[in-house]
Amino acid sequence: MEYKVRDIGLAGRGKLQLDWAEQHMPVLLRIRKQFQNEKPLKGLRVGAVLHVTKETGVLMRTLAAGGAEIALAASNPLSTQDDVAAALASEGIHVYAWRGETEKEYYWAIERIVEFEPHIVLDDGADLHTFIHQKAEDLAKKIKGGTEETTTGVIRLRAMEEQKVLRYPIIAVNDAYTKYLFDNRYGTGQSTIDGILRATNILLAGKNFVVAGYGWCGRGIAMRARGMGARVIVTEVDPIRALEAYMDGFQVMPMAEAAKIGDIFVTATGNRDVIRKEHMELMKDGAILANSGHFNVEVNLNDLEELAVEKREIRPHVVEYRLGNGRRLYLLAEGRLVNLVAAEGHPSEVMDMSFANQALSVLYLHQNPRMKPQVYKVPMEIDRRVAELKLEALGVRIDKLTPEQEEYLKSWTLGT
Ligand code: 9W4
Repeated sequence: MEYKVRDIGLAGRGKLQLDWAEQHMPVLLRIRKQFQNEKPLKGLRVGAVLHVTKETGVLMRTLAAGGAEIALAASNPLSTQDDVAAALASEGIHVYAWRGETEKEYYWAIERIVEFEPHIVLDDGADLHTFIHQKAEDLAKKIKGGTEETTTGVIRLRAMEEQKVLRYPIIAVNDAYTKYLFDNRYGTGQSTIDGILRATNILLAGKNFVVAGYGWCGRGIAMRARGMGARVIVTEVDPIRALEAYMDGFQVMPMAEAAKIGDIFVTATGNRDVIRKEHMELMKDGAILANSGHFNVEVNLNDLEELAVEKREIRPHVVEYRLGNGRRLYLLAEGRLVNLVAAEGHPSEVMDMSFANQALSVLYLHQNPRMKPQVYKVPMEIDRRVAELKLEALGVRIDKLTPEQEEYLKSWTLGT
C-alpha cells in the first residue's frame, strides 16, 4: 500500500498549508537547495514517526529533495493535519496517518514504517524506536541510526542505552541548543497565549495572569503575557528559579495567595496537582484555568469535578464549572496542552530550527555509518550551522574574532 490518509482530495488545501509554512522556514529551504543540488540521500529509505503537520511536511519535502524515499506515520493519534497528510501522499511520500486514529490504527501505521525497512528512523516520543527494539529486532540490526525530537523520547532512549539494549545510534535533536533554547520559550510561550486567546477572546491587558513554574515554558509564557499588558504573577517551588522570576520583575507568591487574585492561571511545571481543591475554592468568579505542561495532570480535574454542581461547554475548548459556592471557573482544552488543542503548536519559524537539526542529523548519520549504538548530542558544527543559517535568513550579521583574540582566549600565561 502506497499510503493511507483520511481523504486524498484534501491535497490541494494541504499544499497551500505547506507553501505557507515554507515561507517561514528559510533554514530548511536553504538545506533543501543544497540537497537538491547534491542529492546526498539518494537511495536512502527514511522512516519517520512525527506529528503530521505542515512543518513536518516541509521537513519531508526537504529530505525528499535530497533523494530519500520516505514513509511517515503519526506520533500522536490526534495531531495529524489531514490536508497536509494528503498533500504529502500526493507528492509520493508513503503517509499512513489520519486525525483520530484508534490505538490499534496508530500501531498499524507504525508497522507500515517497519515494513518499509528504513535505513534511518526519525521519531518524536520514541514509540517507533521502542517498537523496533521490541518487535523488529532484525530490522534494528540493519538500521544505520535514528533521531529523537523530544525530551520524553530522549529519556526513554537514555534508559535503553544504560541497560545496553540500544541497537543503533540516536542523535538527540531535542538537546541541540538551536532547539531547546528556542522552542519552549518562544514557541510554547507564544502559542500558549495564542491558545488562550483563540479559546476565550479575552483582553489580557490589566489582568492578573498567574504562571505556575518558571522553566523555559513558564518564562516564555510570563514574558509574552507581560508584553500584552497583563500583571504577571509567578509561582515556584525552586528557590533559584523563584529568585530569577523575581529579578525578572515578576511578582512571586505561593499558589494559595495567587489563587485569590488571579484572573487567568496557566500551569507549566511538569508536575501534578499544581492547582487543586484548596486553590479552586479560593478563586474568583470567572477565573480561567489552562495547562501548558505535557500531561493533563497539572490541574486536578477530579477536584474540579467534585467541587462542581453544574458544568457546560460554553464555547469550543471552554468548559464552565459552577461550584457549590456559586462561583464559575472556566477550564480550557480539558486541561490538556492548550497551545496544541486550541492553537497550532509552535510557529513555523521555531520548528524551522528543530527540523533543520533533524535534516542535517539524517545526513550526518548517513555519512558516518560506524557510530556505536549510543545516544549522541547533535554535533556542535550542525547546531552552529543552523544558527548561522537562521541569522543569515534574518539578515543579521555578527562579528568574528581576530587572530589576536583567538590567541588571547587560548593563553593561560597572561594574568593580572
Ligand atoms: N498535538 C496534539 C496532541 C493532542 C491533541 C480536541 C481533545 C506536538 C508537537 C508538535 O501533540 C501534538 N489533542 C487534541 S488536538 C491535539 C494535538 N484534542 C482535540 O479534543 C483532544 C503536537 C510539533 N509541531 C508544532 O508544534 C508545530 N508543528 C509541529 O510539527 C505538533 C503537534
